[in-house]
Amino acid sequence: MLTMKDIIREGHPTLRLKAKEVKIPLNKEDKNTLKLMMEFIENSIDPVISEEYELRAGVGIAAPQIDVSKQMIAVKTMDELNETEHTYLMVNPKIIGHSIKQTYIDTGEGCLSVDRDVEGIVPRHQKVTVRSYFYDKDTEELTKGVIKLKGYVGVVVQHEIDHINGILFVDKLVDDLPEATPVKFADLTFEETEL
Ligand code: K2U
Ligand code: NI
Repeated sequence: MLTMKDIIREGHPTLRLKAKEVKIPLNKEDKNTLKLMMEFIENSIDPVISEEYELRAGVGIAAPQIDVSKQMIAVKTMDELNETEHTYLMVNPKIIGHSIKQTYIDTGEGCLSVDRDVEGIVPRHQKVTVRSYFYDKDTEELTKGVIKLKGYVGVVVQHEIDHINGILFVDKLVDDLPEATPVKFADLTFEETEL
């Protein structure tokens, strides 16, 4: 399993490379890398495993972050309404279209490869159209397709595709985005109930 020691940090040259396209269908090694990436995300949000192995929570990870300069990303996140789960293993993903309108996460973004706290928000496309190869969780089934994403999962996928292009969120920080509408997260506080 991957742990934080496998994740390279800001300053490591691999994070600044444009990752190479991956030969399709994936060979055993690349399939195993994808599985390890998805397993890391699932472990990172598991209260027991993440505590035991001191994993930082993640909703996505890109192969360059484990020093594999290949165009592979894994994403597993709820949407901003906490209603729909999005799970993707993407290979050679490309943004082929996007809205003019922008969005951002009003608390800013983080990154498993950036240990420092930074101020600012990150401009993202409000909607993106992504062409990619997709694998199922067991990396048995390969499909090629185009998906349209918006909201929080759209931001996460843009963050990960930036990684395979050698871009970090700290490259894009701005203080304000007056024209943009921030991602609106569901209010997850639970009603106090009379016991
Ligand atoms: O690529 C990474 O470093 C994983 C990031 C992805 C991310 C996407 C969008 C906005 C912020 C970060 C990690 O998931 S950062 C930690 C995190 C965990 C849960 C929710 C938000 C951020
Ligand atoms: Ni990141």
